[in-house]
Amino acid sequence: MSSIKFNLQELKITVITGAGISQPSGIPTFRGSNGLWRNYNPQELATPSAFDKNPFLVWEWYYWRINLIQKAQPNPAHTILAQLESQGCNIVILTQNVDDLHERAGSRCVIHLHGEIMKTRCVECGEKNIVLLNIVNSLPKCPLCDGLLRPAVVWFGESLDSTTINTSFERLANTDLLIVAGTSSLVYPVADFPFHAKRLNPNIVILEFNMNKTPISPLTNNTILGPVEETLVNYFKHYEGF
Ligand code: BJW
Ligand code: ZN
Repeated sequence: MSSIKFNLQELKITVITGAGISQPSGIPTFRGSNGLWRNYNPQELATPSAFDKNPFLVWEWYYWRINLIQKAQPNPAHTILAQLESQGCNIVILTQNVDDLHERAGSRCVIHLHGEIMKTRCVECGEKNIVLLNIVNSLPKCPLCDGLLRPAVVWFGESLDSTTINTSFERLANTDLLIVAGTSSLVYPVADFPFHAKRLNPNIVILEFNMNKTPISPLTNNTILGPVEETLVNYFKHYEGF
């Protein structure tokens, strides 16, 4: 466990989260052995070309995941981050996850870098404010133009929302403690965020929580190996109020 001790209430804390933080809630990760759905690699499904070729197959995958997410509950890693916020810490979560488990744990300052699974966008007219009502095995259609709806998420080869990126970069430039939890740090541009934060502020403290070392491990002050639902809680339980 890291020996670095802070006065948490005085720090600006930013947390980058990935699929590993939702894995203990029963949501499969992307690159683990549990990431396969019907033997499809998620990297083959999370692309615009997969959706162009077979939108029904891609929607089936999303319906399956939506179903899992709706049944899932936040785990202690989500909860400890929400508790930090409720106890007055200045904390922002930059999540790559499309689930709502941070919000359901009680976190309010959450930025979804790769979109949100319950939101859709019309591929014809671009309408975004359509709530996915019928989570059934059919192609959802736009109520305005009858165009095909797609999940409002960021697939490989697509750009992240520029406002979201700018807000994230501003926050990273003003961060004292960066926590990177449960991400393989293989997918850009988010994989570059810790390097970017260090360039902007060489005094930043970076702590990583993961089962394994990742490409950002050499950059961190400490990589704490183990299940994040235990290690993150253990890390903060030494502080007053936890
Ligand atoms: C635990 C645990 C436990 C488990 N406790 N830990 C520069 C270089 C090379 C390539 C590129 C580049 N720039 C852009 C690219 C291309 C591409 C990319 O990065 N490719 C890489 C694979 C090489 N990036 C993009 O296309 C991005 N767009 C972009 O950059 O636009 C501009 C551009 C376009 C084209 C060319 C150049 C520039 C968009 C990326 C969008 C990613 N989208 C997805 C799907 C989102 C929708 C959905 O969910 O359906 O996002 S893919 C998937 O990966 C998902 C995730 O958010 C993301 C990251 O995965 P994550 O969260 O890290 O999960 P895993 O499974 O990888 O890792 C889990 C980790 O948890 C592991 O480390 C475990 O050990 C750990 N773990 N259980 C602790 N209990
Ligand atoms: Zn439409």
